[in-house]
Amino acid sequence: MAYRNLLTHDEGAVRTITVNRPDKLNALNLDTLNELTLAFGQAAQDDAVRVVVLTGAGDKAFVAGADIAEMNAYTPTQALSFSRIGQALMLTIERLGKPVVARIPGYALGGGMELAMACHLRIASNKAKFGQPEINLGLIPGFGGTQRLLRLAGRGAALELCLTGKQIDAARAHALGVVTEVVEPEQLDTAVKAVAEALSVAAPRAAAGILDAVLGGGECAIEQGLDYESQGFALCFATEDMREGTSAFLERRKPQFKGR
Ligand code: CO8
Repeated sequence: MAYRNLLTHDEGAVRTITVNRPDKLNALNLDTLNELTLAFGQAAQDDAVRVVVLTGAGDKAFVAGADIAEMNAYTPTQALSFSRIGQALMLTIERLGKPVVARIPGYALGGGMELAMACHLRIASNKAKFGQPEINLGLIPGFGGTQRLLRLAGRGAALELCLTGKQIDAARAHALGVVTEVVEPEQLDTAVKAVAEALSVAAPRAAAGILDAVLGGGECAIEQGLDYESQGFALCFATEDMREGTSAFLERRKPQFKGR
């Protein structure tokens, strides 16, 4: 499918989705949010896709936020709808049931940092900058940033970043647990490829179970979270991949997971 603001590319079981508005530092307008929702919906349904990499075009930005020019004219009703569409997209990504890796070459600000935080792993260039600068625009984060930053980095960091609106570098983002890996800019593609390829040969049902247990379990009492884990664990025993993984260990060979 052809998109106006996105590029998609498949390599093996890895689908890369690129926000392609480099002249606007890949800012998220409504059209782009809707296209991302479609693109992630398709990736979820396509069994051949086991991993999604999300990035922004060019080397200057992942995504520099929601489109300020478009938001400038919004009424409160339009803002509510924009925020809800954005939040639903972030939940779609977070609950995709397949690993999503954010490749972050540069700015991840406002809605861009929120988009990155909805992904499961975040690999950043050491040139990347992060921040929730909405307060400088007389706004608050509207795509789940207050909630995901709180959960990823704790109340202190969430309040610090949202209240000051300041930019932090990739090293600080890493120290806060917002970024999983920081590399030299020229190593970014290699690092993302290594992680995506490793995930693409992992057992998909096991990956889905881990995502369910960690993401679902993080939102409830430990008893319920442990139940998510038990259910996910038991489900793996219904897969050929679990027999293959355990047999391969016993036979001292590499497993070949088929997604069944
Ligand atoms: N929206 C629209 N256009 C943008 C955005 C943006 N967020 N960011 C950059 N651009 C555009 C610029 O306007 C410029 O366009 P043009 O060339 O046509 O004038 C082009 O991208 C290049 O940008 P700059 O010239 O500003 O590049 P610099 O290198 O000088 O600066 C910065 C880079 C520091 C990243 C700067 O562009 C900047 O500060 N951008 C805005 C960052 C920001 O505040 N982001 C948060 C936006 S608010 C938000 O994301 C809220 C999310 C939830 C919304 C829910 C609401 C209901």
